Amino acid sequence: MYDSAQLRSMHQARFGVDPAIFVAPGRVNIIGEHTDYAEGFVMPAAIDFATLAAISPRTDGKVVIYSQNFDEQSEFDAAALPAERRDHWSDYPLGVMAILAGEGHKIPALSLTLWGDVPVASGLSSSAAIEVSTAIAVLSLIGAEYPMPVLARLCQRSENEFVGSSCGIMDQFISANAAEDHALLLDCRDLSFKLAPIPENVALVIANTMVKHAVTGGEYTSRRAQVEEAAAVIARHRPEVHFLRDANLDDLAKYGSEMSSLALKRARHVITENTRTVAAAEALINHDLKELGRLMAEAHVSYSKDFEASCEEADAMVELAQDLPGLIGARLTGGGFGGCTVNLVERQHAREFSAALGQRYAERTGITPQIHICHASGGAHPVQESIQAVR
Ligand code: GAF
Repeated sequence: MYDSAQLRSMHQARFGVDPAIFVAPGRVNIIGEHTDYAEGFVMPAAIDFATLAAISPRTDGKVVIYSQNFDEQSEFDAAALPAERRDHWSDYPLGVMAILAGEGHKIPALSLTLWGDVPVASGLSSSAAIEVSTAIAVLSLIGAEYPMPVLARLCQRSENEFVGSSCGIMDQFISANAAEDHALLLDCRDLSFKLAPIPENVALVIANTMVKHAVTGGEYTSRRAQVEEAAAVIARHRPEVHFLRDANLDDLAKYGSEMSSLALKRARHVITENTRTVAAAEALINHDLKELGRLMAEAHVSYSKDFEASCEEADAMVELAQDLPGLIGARLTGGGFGGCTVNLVERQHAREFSAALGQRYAERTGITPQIHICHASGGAHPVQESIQAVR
């Protein structure tokens, strides 16, 4: 678990100045996968893994970024920050600074220490946590502010335009806007959202398969291209359809033969997933946990069979959870091809459930998983502020 007091001492020891500290969480997506860039619906919750950003001003014209995770320091001239990614961890904070600079903010000389405990490459949004914590830290230093939904969009742009990943808005949005003990149903078209309380007796059990099969984003990008191909085919007949959000199964029945067979399957996942996600939020709000679990199970099958974004290990993790005590619903969460499953579990059974699932998964695959019993945490916020804004 990260520790802001320890981060404060580390930053002070390295840079000799008392920092302001900000935190931004990772997330688990309960349902709504690969729907965000189709302007559809997602229902994530923030988790108690996060990135902390400690920031203080400098007087030597430099931007110095230290990553506690990599134990590495990168230095730049504040007046000439890199305009392009360098395939280095510092691309994430630098991308945010580049976007803020593009918005007309002068990035001042600063020291930034980043320290996070969101498991990397596990589908829990470690990069969004870095982006959002960096953004609120830098904005606080320059005395500027954006509404959280706008800040999330800026962080998404830093990933799209600087880091070069074609992600949607979900991860940055939930990191910036989450509410403790709630999931958030987000309409990715207009960024309106509804909070759905997670009952006190329900735990979020995150089971890490410890595998990641995607080749650096290639699978994600190809899925997105197939989703967009399907929307473009439908738009030839119904020009008002710009995204699969506006399409339905009837469109697939009518125009599916004009699409590649892969685009047709991907579209079926996205269209049905949008409906499931809205229904799942309603089920959660109405305390209909049985229905929520059923929708999660259906979502996993769709993600695995139609979207082909699962893998043997994730399918096993979901299957092995099915008859364990306390399970409400289980599915692969996040971008796919490995990473974690999300399990909603009756809290009183969460420990027993986690131990049994871990044991079964290890027996089946020979891999020791990491299983975390989480609660839905709040969104990004200052931990402690003690610096004056420099303009
Ligand atoms: C990744 C992306 F970053 C999100 O935008 C979303 O598309 C998700 O995969 C799939 O639902 O986390």
